[in-house]
Parts: sequence; structure tokens; C-alpha cells
Amino acid sequence: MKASDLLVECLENEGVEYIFGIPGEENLDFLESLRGSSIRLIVTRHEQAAGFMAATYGRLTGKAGVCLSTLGPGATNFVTAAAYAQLGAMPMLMITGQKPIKRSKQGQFQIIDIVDMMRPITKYTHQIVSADNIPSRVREAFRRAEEERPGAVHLELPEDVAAEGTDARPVAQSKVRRPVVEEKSIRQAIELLEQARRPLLLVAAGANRKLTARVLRQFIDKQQIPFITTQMGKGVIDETSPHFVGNAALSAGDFLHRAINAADLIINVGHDVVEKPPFFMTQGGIHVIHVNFQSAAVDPVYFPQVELVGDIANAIWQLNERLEPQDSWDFSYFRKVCSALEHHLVEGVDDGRFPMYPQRLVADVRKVMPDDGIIALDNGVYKIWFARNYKARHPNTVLLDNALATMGAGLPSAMAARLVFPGRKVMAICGDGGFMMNSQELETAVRLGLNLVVLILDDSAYGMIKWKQANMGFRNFGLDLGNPDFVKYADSYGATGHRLSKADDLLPLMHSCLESDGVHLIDVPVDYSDNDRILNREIQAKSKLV
Ligand SMILES: Cc1ncc(C[n+]2csc(CCOP(=O)(O)OP(=O)(O)O)c2C)c(N)n1
Ligand SMILES: [Mg+2]
Repeated sequence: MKASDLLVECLENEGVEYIFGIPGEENLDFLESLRGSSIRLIVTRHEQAAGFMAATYGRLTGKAGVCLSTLGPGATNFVTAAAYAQLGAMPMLMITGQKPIKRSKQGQFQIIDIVDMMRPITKYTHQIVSADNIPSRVREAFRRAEEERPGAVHLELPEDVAAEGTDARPVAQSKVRRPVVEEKSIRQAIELLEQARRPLLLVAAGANRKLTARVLRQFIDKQQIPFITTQMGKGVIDETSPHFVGNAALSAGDFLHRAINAADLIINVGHDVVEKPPFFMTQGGIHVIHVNFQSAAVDPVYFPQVELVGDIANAIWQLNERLEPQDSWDFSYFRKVCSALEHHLVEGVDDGRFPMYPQRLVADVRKVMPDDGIIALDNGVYKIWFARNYKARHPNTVLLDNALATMGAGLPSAMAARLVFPGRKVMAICGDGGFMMNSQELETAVRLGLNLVVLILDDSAYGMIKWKQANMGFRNFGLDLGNPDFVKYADSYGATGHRLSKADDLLPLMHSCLESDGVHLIDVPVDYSDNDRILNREIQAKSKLV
């Protein structure tokens, strides 16, 4: 059997459904082996987008998404996507080609050390030097990618190895369960909880990776402990719950920070320090129970007193079985924060100004999206508005990247979401800056026949940086852009472009786009002029009064 056939068989053995990427001549044996396989090759227009799609597939399924590129320039294009998967804990396998390693007449043409390049941004990176090793290397790559904390892995398949013969066979997956938390740790956590007066639950990214929603809901139902979410923890528990006290979209000064400051104990479910810290610990300050698949990486702002290390759902279940709600708990202040936040969240939701007010836009998107609809955000200042104001009702219905926080992933991640969930409504929400970083994938989306809505928040600027610039007291400089005619641009790809001309049209337009087939792009002029006032000053002032 040819090595490349064996590699494909090993991937099938892992349940791989898709490979995203762009083949080069060094992948041609592998490509030929894919031809007759059960795996669907999705050819993209840039390797970075293929990587984002593979990572998002991994994020949504828990199974490593696979992407493919050639050596040199193809592989270097994977770098940002690898970092995205690695920091965001998304299981992803990159397969790259290489010139023959045994005998080659091509000098160093296109050759750089990709295995070494991948080292700091992957959990595992390896050059396959013998066909006989393929089964164990592939199994190991999947094991590493998918095991908590998930991330990126890389295999390099040189041309000559791909063409070798072998009689090796795939390695079967072992039956394995995640370890569970020791009972003594549960007792220590319960002691802290029994002494606490104002415990607060924090739900973060780790809780969105596995099936933890049901047991967390049971925990809150029984204990009545209010909760906050990080950006990547949105939707694990329905944010319309009366126990919801807010999302950590801003780093400080928001309503939920009042609750954090008043809490004496935080049960941190699934946060690790890669995501922007939702709170800062200080010596002698708040107590923290860390609940995660791994122990806490200690940081100057994070050093929990008790750790429940093991399967999160099981840890919460054990805690809930043994813990009774305490009479000494007092949530009255959290409830006050919650109602002040609710008052603030409805401000501006029916503002009629045009270009559109971000609060109105978020509210309209929430109205039009079904509860299980998925929004995939790129990175820009609107991410704060969506994280803060858009109430997620189901796990992984708000896909955003608060780890690498890269621009350019909005459209590819929406495309991957639509592939994984063909029955659900999916909307990409991008700034004009971030959209243009991977806008070529409109062609891929059209070619794949995806039903997708792409909302472009058009301020003709790198608005997020403009906002920070203003906040630092600097005058506007270096951040304004020109844009293509987005409607013509979309149409030229075979998508359908729409331009909004008044605020009241957005809701019906999004509705009709979501209800019709194909790729729809909506160019939405936005008014960011109040961002600084509201996000930097008004929220701080109003929350201080609670
Ligand atoms: C790849 C990448 N380059 C640069 C940045 C820094 N950055 C963060 S947001 C932003 C501006 C985003 O502009 P746009 O997409 O138009 O969104 P807006 O904030 O204007 O709504 C920049 C440059 C980044 N996060 N990722
Ligand atoms: Mg912009």
C-alpha cells in the first residue's frame, strides 16, 4: 500500500469528514489518495481561511479539524490559524507537504523548517520520515489535539515518504474517559462555599467545549448562585436567566465588575488565563475555586486557593450533590447589579439614527436569530457590543475569539459552522477591516452552496484602534480606510449584496436574507461616535451608582 493511501485511511479511521486547504505539488500523492476516500476536500482561496475553518470545525465538534497545505509559503500561511487554534483551545491538525527528504535535486527551493516553525504554536509537530510510522504518528497527533486542553498539531509528509510502500495498518483509538475530581477536593471546595457570603459563578471557555450545560443549569437551579460569563463562555447557560449578572466584555468598570468586587468567592468554571482575565486576584483579596480539566496556570492576577481538576461536568455534579444552599449566602447586591445592567442593556435598542447605532444593531440581530442560530464574529470594536449586549441562549452560538483575537476569522468560522450545522441559521459579523482580510472566501462559500448571511459593519476605519486612540487622548490618525463597493463586490462572486439605507430596514432585510438561499452580504454603515462616551465613561459612571 502507498504511504499516502495509508495516511488517508488513518484519517478515515479518526472519523475525519473534511479536509480544508490548498494542495501544492508536494501533496499530489496525498491528493490522489483522497480522490476515492470518504473525506470531502474543501478547497479554499487562502490557507489561513482553511486553518480557521478546520479550527472552528474542531471547536464545534471536539474532533480535530484537518487542513492541508504545501510546503514553504502554504505552510507559513497556516501560522495565524495555528495560533488561533492553540490559544483558543480548538483541536486542529495541519498536514503540510515537503520536498523529498532522502534525495533531492532542488537545493533549498521553497524549503524552510516548518516543523520547527510550528513548535511554539502547536502541542505537537512532527516530520514523518517513514511510511511505517504513519499510523502511530496520526493517532498521536489526534490524541494530543483533542485531549484537554485541545489545540493545534502538525504533521509534515515529505513527497518521497508519501510515495513509499508499506504494510502498516491504522492504530485503533483506545477507550478512554477523562479523569474525575477527587472527593477530598470537593470537600475543600464545599468548605470554602459554606464560609462564603457572596459566592459568584463564572462560566468560561472550558465549559463551552464539552457537554456541561445541563449540569451547570441544575447547579444554578438548586444553589441559586448568580453567574457571569466570559466572552468565550457565552451560551453555556442561557443568558436570559434571572441569575445572569453580565458578560466580561470590558476589562473593568462595567456593572458585572461591581458584582465581582462585592463577591468573596468565585467558582471559576473553565476559565484559563489565555482568555482576557474577567477579574484580577490580589493578595488577601477574593477567594477562587478553579474548576477545569487542568490545574491553573499561575499568573500574577490568578492564583486560586482550591482547584477541582478533572472533568468539569462531573466536578459540578459532585459539588451539587454534596452542597446545600446556605442561609448565610446573600445575593441581594448581585440582584441589584443585575437589574441595573438590564436597564442599561435596553438603552438604544430602538434608536433610529443612521448610520446605525451599535446597540440597535445588536438588538436587531438578536431579534432575528433563532435561539440556536450561530453568530460568528470577527475582531473589532463591535465584538464588545455583541459580547456585552447579545444574550446567548445555547452553547457555542456566539463564536468569537477572545484568545488570539485575530482579525479575519469571522467569515471562515461562519462557513465552518454552517458545514457542521447545515440546519441552523448562521451569520458572520465582521468589520470592514476584518472582512477584507479573508473576503476572498466568499467564492468558497458560494461554490459550496452555503446559506449564509455576512453582516459588514462599515465605518471605513479600523474602528477598534480608533476607539482606543481616542481613549488615550490622541487625535485621529492612521486608521481610516477606503472600501470597495461591497454590493458589487458580493455580486461579482455570485453572492447577493445589499446596502442598508435606514435603520428600520435592517431587521426585515436580515430576515429575508436568512430565509432565502445562498450567500447574502449586507453592508451596514455604523455610527461609532458614541463608543468612547458609552463604553469608557457612561458605563463606569452608571455602574458606580449601584
Ligand atoms: C490580524 C490582526 N491584525 C491587527 C489586529 C489589531 N486590531 C484589532 S481590532 C482592529 C481593527 C478592526 O477593524 P474592523 O475590522 O474594521 O472593525 P471595527 O473595529 O472598525 O468595527 C485591529 C487593527 C488584530 N487583532 N488582528
Ligand atoms: Mg471598521
